[in-house]
Amino acid sequence: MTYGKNTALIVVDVQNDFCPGGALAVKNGNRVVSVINSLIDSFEIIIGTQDWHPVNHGSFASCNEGAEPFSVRALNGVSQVMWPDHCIQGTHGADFHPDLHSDAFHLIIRKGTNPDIDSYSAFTENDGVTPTGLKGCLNELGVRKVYVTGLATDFCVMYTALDAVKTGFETYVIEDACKGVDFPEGNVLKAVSAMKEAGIRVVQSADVRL
Ligand code: VGL
Ligand code: ZN
Repeated sequence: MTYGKNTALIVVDVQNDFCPGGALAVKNGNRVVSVINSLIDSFEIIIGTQDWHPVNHGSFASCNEGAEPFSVRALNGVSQVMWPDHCIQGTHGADFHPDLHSDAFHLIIRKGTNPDIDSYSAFTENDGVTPTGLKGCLNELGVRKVYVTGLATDFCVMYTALDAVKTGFETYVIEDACKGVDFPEGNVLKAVSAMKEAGIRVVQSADVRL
């Protein structure tokens, strides 16, 4: 059984650099892999995303003179956390986690490719206006409902889900199929509240799996 063609599973940034041992490791980030794999058979449309930065990306502390990792600066007028170098195009860190069933993805959206702006959301860059193409693709496929999973709960998952609900999709976040950076501490809890407040339904994988 599947949810059919009006429902998509979105798997956000399950990449080596966001897993233990990676450049921007999310605590227990690897644990989402088996949960996401167990959901794949319930969906006919599965979209993967990949954080996909050039080496000179403006979100990297290393590209901003004197910036400490995890400090906050402005990048072309948009507030930006200065991240350690991560998910550089074509590197092992940017690859999907090796155990993730990424061959099941029908489409992969690569984001964060413009060095001048970050893109947490899989729909829109952090300027709030530049589209990645995901909305057009989902609309053309006839998708109305999305289930969001992956890394990190308080950054790319949250911004993707917030854009999805704002765009008019019925939006679910599968909580145990996500893990967060939790920077600053408490940020995951804050993200979950913000998502609920926006009308996103926060659910558990056991309740979603068919
Ligand atoms: C992410 C920080 C920087 C994410 C991406 O995938 O949540 N977080 N780049
Ligand atoms: Zn990034």
